[in-house]
Formats: sequence, C-alpha cells, structure tokens
Amino acid sequence: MKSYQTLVEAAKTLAIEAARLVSSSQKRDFSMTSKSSINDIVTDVDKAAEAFLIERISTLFPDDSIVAEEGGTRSGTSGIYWVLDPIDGTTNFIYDFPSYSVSIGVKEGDNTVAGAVFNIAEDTLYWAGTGLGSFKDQERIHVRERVPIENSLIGTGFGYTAARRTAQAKYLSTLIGDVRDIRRAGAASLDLCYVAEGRLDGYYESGLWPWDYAAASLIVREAGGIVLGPTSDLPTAELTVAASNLELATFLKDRVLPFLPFADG
Ligand code: LIP
Repeated sequence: MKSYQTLVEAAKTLAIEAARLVSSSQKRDFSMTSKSSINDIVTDVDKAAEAFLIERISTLFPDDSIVAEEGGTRSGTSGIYWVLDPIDGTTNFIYDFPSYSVSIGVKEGDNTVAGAVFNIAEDTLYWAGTGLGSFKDQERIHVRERVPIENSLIGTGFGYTAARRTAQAKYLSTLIGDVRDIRRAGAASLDLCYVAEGRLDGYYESGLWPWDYAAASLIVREAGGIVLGPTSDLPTAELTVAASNLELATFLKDRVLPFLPFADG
C-alpha cells in the first residue's frame, strides 16, 4: 500500500502541472459547450486539463481508479481513487473572475487521504494529507478562531437551473439575517479551502459533485475544521457543510436540511 506522503506529493505536482495548462489557456479563444443547462458550461480547456491528468495518473499509478468531472473514468484494482475537477469554477474561468481551481482528491474507500487544490488566480496551492496537516504552499493553515454564529462569515453557492437558484436564494433570505454576511465565490473547492485558512467561518452548498469537495474536505479537516453531510461527516451531493467549529457546522446543517432538495427545473 502506497504511503499517503507519496499520494500527497503526486497530487501536489499534478495540480501544479494542470494549473499551468489552464492558466496558459485563459487568454486564448476556447470553445464552450453546455451540459445540464445553458449556464452549465464546459470548455475545451476543462477537457484538455482532464485528459492531461488522466494520462499522468494512468502512467504513475496504473492500478488506481479515476473519477473525473468531464467524464474521464478508469477502473483500477488498488482501492485508491483519484477524484478530479480540472477546472472548478468554470464560469469564473470563462469570465476571468479570480476564483477557479484545479482540484485533485485521492480517496481510499470513502475517505480522502490526500488532496491538492490549486488557486489559479492567486497562484497558490492548498494541500493536505491524512495526519499531515493542511498547508497553503509551505505555510501551515488553520481554521479561524470560533466566533458567535451572528458574527460568522458564510460562503455558499447556487445551482445551474433558474428554479434551483431561486429556491436557494429564498432559503438564503431566511439565513442571512442570522449571520455576519454571505460570500459567493463560485468554486466550492476554494470556498472549502477558505474555511480551512480562516477566510470564511463556514460554508454550505447543496448540489455539489464529489470532485468539488473530495480534496478540499480533507484540507478543512486537517486544518482543524468540521465537515458534515446530511447524516454523517461525509459530504454528499445533497449537502456539503464545513465550518471552523461543530456548533456552526451543526447550525448550518440543521437550518438548511428541511429545505432540501432545492427545486430543480
Ligand atoms: C461550481 C461549484 C460552485 C457552484 C457553481 C459550480 P463548476 O462548479 O464549484 O460551488 O456554486 O455553481 O457548480 O461547475 O464551475 O466546476
């Protein structure tokens, strides 16, 4: 069985390499197609970065499995799964709105054991390994000191259909008066890393995919934070919650659960 350190170093190196490919493509003309809705976009850069990562991982770890956002999957025999988002925050990438990342999670069963999230606009790498702590480049990071819920800065995000965004906004209107304020940065992996480094006190979102949260959920935990899903500490598509402390994480989970699933359309 590979040591987690080996997987951590590989995830870091691959995230840096893929981020260089994405960043170098940001200024050129790139093709776009829509997926689940007219606003759910994939570019040829997403696909190129994913193909690059799949080729590199297949060479380095031929027995591992791969699950990737743009459809690239491989079945392996090692019990190790690489969970890839070649560009998290694709809409931000298209607009050059400075909040998009490459996210690489490495899982052993249900648990992420290594993770790397490259913040392309800030040219910084968030990373963590089980039992190794969380880092931003070479700096150790930790969640923000606990504050009262009413003084908590909360991140969130919205889905790709008008019906779902409308339902999510209606729920948000019931929460915003009970916390300090809301931030919507547009990339779940970075929102989670912001909790890990104390830029946010908490974050919740419904409708994410494993590649959005696989790497960054470990980065939150190794930074001393809490990650919750609807019924356990495993985030799911239904709900991902992260916070600096259990009280805030539980508050966010308990407040949003009754409103789920948010309307689709
Ligand atoms: C994005 C998520 C974000 C969510 C956006 C979008 P994508 O992922 O990371 O949290 O609010 O709507 O789904 O699709 O840009 O990779």
